[in-house]
Amino acid sequence: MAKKELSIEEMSIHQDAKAMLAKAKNDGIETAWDRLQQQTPHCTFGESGVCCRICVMGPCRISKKSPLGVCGADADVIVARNFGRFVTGGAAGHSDHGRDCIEALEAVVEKETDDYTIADPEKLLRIAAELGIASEGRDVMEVGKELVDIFFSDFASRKQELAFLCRVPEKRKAIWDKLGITPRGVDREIAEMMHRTHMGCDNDAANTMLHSARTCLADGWGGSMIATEISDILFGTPTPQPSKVNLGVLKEDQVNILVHGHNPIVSEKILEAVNDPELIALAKEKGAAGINLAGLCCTGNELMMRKGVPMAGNHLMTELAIVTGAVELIVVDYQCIMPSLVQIGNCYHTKMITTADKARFTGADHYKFTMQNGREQAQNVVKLAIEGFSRRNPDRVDIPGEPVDILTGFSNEAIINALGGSLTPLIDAIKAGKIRGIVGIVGCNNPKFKQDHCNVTLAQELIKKDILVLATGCVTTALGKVGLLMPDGADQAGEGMQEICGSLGIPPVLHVGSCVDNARILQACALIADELGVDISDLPVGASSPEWYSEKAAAIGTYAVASGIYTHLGLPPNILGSEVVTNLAVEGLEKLVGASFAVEPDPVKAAVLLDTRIQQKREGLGLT
Ligand code: XCC
Ligand code: SF4
Repeated sequence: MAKKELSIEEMSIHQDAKAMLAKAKNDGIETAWDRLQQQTPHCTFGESGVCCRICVMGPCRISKKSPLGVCGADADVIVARNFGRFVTGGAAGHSDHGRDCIEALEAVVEKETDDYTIADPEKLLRIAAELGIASEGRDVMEVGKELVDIFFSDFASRKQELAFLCRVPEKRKAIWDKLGITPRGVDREIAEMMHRTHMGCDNDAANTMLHSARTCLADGWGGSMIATEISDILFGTPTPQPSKVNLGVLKEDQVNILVHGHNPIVSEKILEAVNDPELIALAKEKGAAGINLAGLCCTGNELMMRKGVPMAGNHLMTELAIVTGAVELIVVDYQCIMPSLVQIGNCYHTKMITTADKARFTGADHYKFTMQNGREQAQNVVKLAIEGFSRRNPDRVDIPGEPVDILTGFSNEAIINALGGSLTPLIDAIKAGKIRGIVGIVGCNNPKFKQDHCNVTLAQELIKKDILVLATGCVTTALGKVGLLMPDGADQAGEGMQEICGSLGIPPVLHVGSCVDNARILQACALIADELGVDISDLPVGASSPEWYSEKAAAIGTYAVASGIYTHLGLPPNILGSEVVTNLAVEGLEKLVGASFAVEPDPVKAAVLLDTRIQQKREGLGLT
């Protein structure tokens, strides 16, 4: 039976979304919500993870009547293999993005490009020192070459462990060693997962799950961490700065360009081009008042964190942004870009531009960006947007609402700086119970939930309980739109947090960045654990992805748990067809790695779960 049609009120909590959902209806545009309805009910075999398509003796699906696949694999093996491949997709996405960053840094230090430079040489030197590269009296570019080598070899097979494991507390590393899940090369773990899950290899569900953890650790402490650190080196380490969020950041009288995807290498160049006086003059010649750039999803986060570029919206806003009728061009790199954007763009005057050979969309124009042509291609793309302005139909334009102010840019460096040079004041606040704990809320939107209801409610509930929230990914936009990324958002927090936020002038929710920037949270946890002389799993911290949808989000959750961080998910991955795998995820992992998953769709109840966990950990540390 198909689900009953949702009212607009049930689809999103946001005014801008609701206005555009109504316009989409009027304009005859189909959105993710409509297509979800067409796909409902979902295939129960797929949903519970018991459908195996790994070989052509199958596909096999497990039921009471036929409990084994043709090869004899049972539900546990099939579910574990499917989960393993699922998170490996996510780890591969983050990590291949990380590899692109290494290649970008390589092009810069080898002086193979004039289009990119090093924005933060101090950070390059700091990381080099951390990784044991001597830098005294040496040219930054020369030091950078060695850094590039270390990062590349992190992707290969020859190493016993990743370079950034130097950041992991000793107790945590001992746990990984004992379980045999210390991440080695990023590509090695990914390839090994594909091997293990080939027919006739790893046929022990628990063993496959352990390798899932290892592969995801290679993402968190490898691919993602490298992506974050190199992006800071190339484009600047974020510092607190104001920005704005929601569809109101689009401008009726200007050429509007949206950047969407994840890797700042393209979007940073687009940002440069929209500030080019010649291009601005050209836009004015064509009757526009200027050129306006705004972000979507994580590439939006990257630009917002470093440059204060406004954010038009998160995952479920990407289609609705086009429905405004005011977007000339949407420039994408990769990940989380709905193919429907091309079709919706065709219903207006919006063109989609792809920039990466690994992420092309039928119907979009392809402008391949390289380290050598980035500046020129960005100019070409912006010119295309300017041309598009004359094709805009003003009668079909509706930009809903006023943008909301936010404060962004809380890298670990910025947080430590705001605290006066060390984490001690934060730790003291935790000890005193003014901040009872820290929770990272990360990830996506999923039309199975009322958009951002769970993301926002969970954050509100947590700060009320004096729990500091760190936000990344699409959650950022959600929390920004309701005012939680401003210092006066602390009015909604408990007394302790009100005091701390008031004295430091910070919001109760700190924007820590994009999804690869969850690596910043890992590093922060490690720093706090080291300062207290404990393991990460002893800290009063937690993680949550209330409205997640992607393989990447599952990979993040898995590396968080494997790093010792209790992690809440708003809905389960497709594993419920195996009791062994489900029990391992929500219980068994606790004994192995000192943390587990909790699944709870209700954000108020989820806040209680996280709070209870934090209280336990506080007591474990002798705090009240
Ligand atoms: Fe994608 Fe990073 Fe999720 Fe947003 S939060 S929907 S993964 S863009 Ni990563
Ligand atoms: Fe079926 Fe086994 Fe092949 Fe999977 S690997 S499709 S369970 S025969």
